[in-house]
Amino acid sequence: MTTDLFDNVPDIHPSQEAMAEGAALLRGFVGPLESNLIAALRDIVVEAPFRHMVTPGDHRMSVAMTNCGSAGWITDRSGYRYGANDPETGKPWPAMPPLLRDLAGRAADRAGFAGFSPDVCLINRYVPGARMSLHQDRDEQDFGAPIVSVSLGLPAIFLFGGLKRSDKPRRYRLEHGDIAVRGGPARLNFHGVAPLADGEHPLTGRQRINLTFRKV
Ligand code: MD3
Ligand code: FE
Repeated sequence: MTTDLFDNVPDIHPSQEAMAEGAALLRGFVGPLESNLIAALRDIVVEAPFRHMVTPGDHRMSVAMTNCGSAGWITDRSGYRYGANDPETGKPWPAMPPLLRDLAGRAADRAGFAGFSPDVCLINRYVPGARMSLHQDRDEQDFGAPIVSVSLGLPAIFLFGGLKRSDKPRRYRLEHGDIAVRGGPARLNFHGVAPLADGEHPLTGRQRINLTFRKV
């Protein structure tokens, strides 16, 4: 016999948290792919090493970055943009490994954005003390596509604001293996990362790696 016990339970997986309409947190979604993912990243950073970019205001970012995919996000004194080549080497960014693209697609699908096929993966490296100040991601052409982000290594406090810079951010602890998907009405929310606390992670050492998959 069936009961109506579950009729009013929202259709959200136990490990899936709704952060806001259009934003979901998939705890531990990376699962057993973690080592393959880290191996793929090692190959990428041999070709396109992490570097500290400079903002248009001439600040050196505490987060070190690189990219893979058909383009990469860059900032320098002239502004923010996506470009096909790594400005440090003049070569195209390393290709996006299918493992990464497929993982991002499956996470988007789980969060309700079917058919997401990113062309860019921005790779951020935080060491203790590194942070990212509140900003919006608005250098992409297509705000209709979600952004999928994967956290690896040391945990971080993610600051999730609203559509105005002055909206007080809520804090979420993002841990190794967590994936956040933000699209729809949450696509342009202000967000940032608090200074990384010191620690040691068995797979990454004293660092946090964040991957953001984007359709640019
Ligand atoms: C935004 N990276 O690269 S991604 C960035 O952890 C960036 O390195 C951060 O912001 C990082 O541009 C944050 C995580 C994230 C998760 C959920 C969101 C960003 C979000 C929901 C709405 C808006
Ligand atoms: Fe961002």
